Amino acid sequence: MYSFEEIKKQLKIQSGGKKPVVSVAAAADADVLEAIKMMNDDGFGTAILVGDADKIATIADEIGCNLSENTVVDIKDGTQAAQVAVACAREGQADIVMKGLLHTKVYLKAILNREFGLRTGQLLNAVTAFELPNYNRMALATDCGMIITPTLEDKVQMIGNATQLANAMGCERPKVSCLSAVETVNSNMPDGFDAAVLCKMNDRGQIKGCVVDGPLSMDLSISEMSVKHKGFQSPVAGQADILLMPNLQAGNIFWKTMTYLAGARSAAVVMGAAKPAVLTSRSDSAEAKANSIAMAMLLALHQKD
Ligand code: COD
Repeated sequence: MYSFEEIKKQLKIQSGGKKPVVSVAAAADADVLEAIKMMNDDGFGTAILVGDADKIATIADEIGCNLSENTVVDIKDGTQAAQVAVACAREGQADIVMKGLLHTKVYLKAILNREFGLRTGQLLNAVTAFELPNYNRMALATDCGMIITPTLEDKVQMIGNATQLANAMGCERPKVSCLSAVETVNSNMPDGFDAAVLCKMNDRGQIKGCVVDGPLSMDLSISEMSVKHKGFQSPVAGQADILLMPNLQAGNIFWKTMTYLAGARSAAVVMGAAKPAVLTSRSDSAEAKANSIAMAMLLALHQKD
């Protein structure tokens, strides 16, 4: 799977010189505008900045973000700004939408809005990509930001959504680990039951385009050394591309732990919507936000094919 640097290179190659556009909901924020400046400077996209125009102009001036490369739409209210940014994507002025200085819920509700949103009839869910110092490949984790308690049916769609992102990132047949605390099916851990069912659905062709195994503990998912040590046999173990989290709490704790304690670089996108929607945490760095924009833009190009 492509690294974040490679994603930006691929984006330039695959967009054939036509820069994709991101619409930003509530853009008056220094890290958000710094990310837009990085995107402009790297030459991989332009933005429609929806938010308080005076604040956007002040911050842009302070950080040297050239607004003439982008468009500003003056809307002060956060909820309204989210609706307008989402509408820009829905109506085709933008290729992707991005969360600015807004609560995640307000942004997700605008995306899910029946009238103005980006619903498709599919499950919408968040997939987070990680570049980890101690892992020899990129890893996608789902769900770290949106689906609180996924059902078995949700997990089937979550695997499909993550597989689609892996494909856009150059990985044709990703290896999926359904995470739990242990690799044995145990009636006290219901997520292990779901994992076992998902494997059988994969065997029988009900889940396509990937190789699924589970339940697997985290070490057996990502550590070849642990696999060797335990003498474990699995086509996924030690080399998982996709980590299916049992619930949002596990996913969100993994995301924040990797970021704050393990020095991971990450990028997140809501999949299953009519257009990719960048989902960042308000505390994410400008670099993390720029990586998320590039990844979502590459996905948008892939979805057009
Ligand atoms: N995909 C498709 N349709 C959905 C989804 C989804 N993921 N979620 C809800 N819907 C549809 C429902 O079918 C219904 O028709 C309508 O949307 C409203 O459903 P509710 O009432 O269950 O949804 P909301 O609006 O109350 O909540 C949706 C959220 C995504 C906001 C909610 O799931 C949520 O709060 N998720 C956690 C966000 C969060 O706090 N993340 C952690 C920090 S990053």
